[in-house]
Amino acid sequence: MLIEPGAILKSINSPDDLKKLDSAELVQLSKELRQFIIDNVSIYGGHFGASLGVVELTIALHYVFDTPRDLLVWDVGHQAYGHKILTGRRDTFHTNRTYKGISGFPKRAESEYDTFGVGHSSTSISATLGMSIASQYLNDNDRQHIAVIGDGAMTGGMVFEAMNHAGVSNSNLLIILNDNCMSIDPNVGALKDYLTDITTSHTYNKFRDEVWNMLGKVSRFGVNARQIISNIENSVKSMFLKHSNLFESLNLRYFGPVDGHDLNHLVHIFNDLKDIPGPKILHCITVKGKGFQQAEKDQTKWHAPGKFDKLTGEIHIKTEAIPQPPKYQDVFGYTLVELAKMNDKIMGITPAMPTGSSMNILMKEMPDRAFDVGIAEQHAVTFSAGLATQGLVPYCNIYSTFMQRAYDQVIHDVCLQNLKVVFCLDRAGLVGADGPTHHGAYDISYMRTIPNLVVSAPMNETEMRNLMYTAQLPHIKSPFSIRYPRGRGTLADWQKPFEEIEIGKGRQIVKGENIAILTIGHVGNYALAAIDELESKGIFPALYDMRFVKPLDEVLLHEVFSKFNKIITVEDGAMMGGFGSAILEFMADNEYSAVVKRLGIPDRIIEHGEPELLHKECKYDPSAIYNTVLDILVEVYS
Ligand SMILES: Cc1ncc(C[n+]2csc(CCOP(=O)(O)OP(=O)(O)O)c2C)c(N)n1
Repeated sequence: MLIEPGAILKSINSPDDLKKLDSAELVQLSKELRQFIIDNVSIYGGHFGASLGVVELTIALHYVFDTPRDLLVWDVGHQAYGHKILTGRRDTFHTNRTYKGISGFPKRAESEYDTFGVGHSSTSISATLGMSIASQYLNDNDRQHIAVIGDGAMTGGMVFEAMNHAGVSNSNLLIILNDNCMSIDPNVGALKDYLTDITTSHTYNKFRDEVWNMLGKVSRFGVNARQIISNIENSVKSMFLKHSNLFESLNLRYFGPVDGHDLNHLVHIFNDLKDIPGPKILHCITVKGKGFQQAEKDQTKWHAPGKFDKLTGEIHIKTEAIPQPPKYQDVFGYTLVELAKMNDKIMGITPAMPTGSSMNILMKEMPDRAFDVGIAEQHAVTFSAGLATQGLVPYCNIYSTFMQRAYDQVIHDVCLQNLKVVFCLDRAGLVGADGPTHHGAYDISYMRTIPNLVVSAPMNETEMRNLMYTAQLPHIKSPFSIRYPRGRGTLADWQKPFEEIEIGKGRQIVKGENIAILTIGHVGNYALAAIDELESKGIFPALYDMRFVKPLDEVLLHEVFSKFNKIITVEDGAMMGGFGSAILEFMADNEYSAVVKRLGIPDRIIEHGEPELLHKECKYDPSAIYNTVLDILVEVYS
């Protein structure tokens, strides 16, 4: 259903249309754009507070700069809804994040205005610097290159690598720091304190006024910008003695802080900044959720609230008739607290996902035992390694997709030294609406190649608890990873007493004949559903929940390959090098011969959409497992 935009927004089909508006119309447009985002997200869901917070910035950027010729890069991209709506995607915006609809993040294949594909944080400065240096090399010198980055994304290490490079590059780079003091949860760390300090510092407010007075002269009298800038730099240098500026120290010209909601002032500032060569940063202060009261008040909840009533602000929560199983995330959070009470060596670590991962439960109960380290996956892993060297037992919870960032740290800092770090890989498998940047598709493949590491996945909440329990037992000396999907498991009754699970021990769940299904993790439940159907047709496959990708249960596998010569493997991960591959390797190494059909994520990018549709597309949902069993049996017997 198309949502009716306001009159001015309706006339904007590209930034060219925007440029025809006067300053009063621009302000009216900001109201209409904000309302259009509220109307759409309330009905269709998606990210919310971040896009509301950059409405004025988005309009001012597209108004002043010549996009797409000037290159605009959004960091993370969850705040780019306004950008999408103003750049030709207003009438398809209601398909945002749905199967075959537009993506919830900027995506190069979707629009020429989406200059860089995003989803993971802290990439914008590196990418934009690359673009600006490319322009320099290609003699395309009147082009602007703009990175918009939040204060949360600014905590990622790559940002500092990029600024270190930018500061000696002399390239035409403008960084817009969108500072709203929030990540998904409140932002953390010394940088946050520094930015607050700068915002409230008298020295810098005075400096800001001086800068803008001078810039005003540039515009009014057409004075040579470089001369003005060198005057400004001299005044900055004199101020260094009193208060050093992090960005200036890295050779980035720092401007601000400015009010990121004062649209006409932003237009004025961007026009001035266009004339200033070299790498520079504009510090904008904004409010996440601006213009929607509840979102301004509870910014974490309204980061991505789901569907809601736009008049009352009531978030729609599905009420179920029967008690539902808990989310794996809550099982993680409550179990970790239980374990931490039993074992005083246990610590919790999350890189900026306390609420999403439920690490916030431990943070609340035992604040000195849990750390939110910012959007810093690499640091989270090596920091955990450091804790482990001193005999502590860190539970380092990282989403599967974000763990990709810390692969070398897992190998070099943890596994090579055989340090006991427990990796809890949340959001493993296809995540749905967030799409390919967020699918946890690769972790089985990338973790199972690393020596010393135990690689496991629970089929339900009880197994999850027992794996978490087992990992911390004193006789377990190695690093240990536990992957689990987003959402609910299958057991309402999950808080049973802990039981140790023998490392590398799988289990047979259904006895059967003719064909065996081997599964890893939650997808075992899909196989169970398929088997229910098959049994009603007189077909009886056996089912094995292997629980460990590494070490594999070789005893069990010898039994399987001795008994069955038709085998199906199921995983919610990339098939390349994954669980099915491990089974094929076992078969080859032990010289068995069998028909083995692997089900899992194929070797291509799986787009966004409802998880059930994606599972169907990848052919590992219950009906695909059902059909595969029939296909193999028919093929073999015909
Ligand atoms: C590498 C990585 N880790 C974690 C995330 C999850 N994540 C998405 S948005 C976000 C917060 C970003 O905060 P900020 O950049 O300040 O933007 P805001 O939402 O405040 O506008 C986080 C942690 C991510 N996208 N990428």
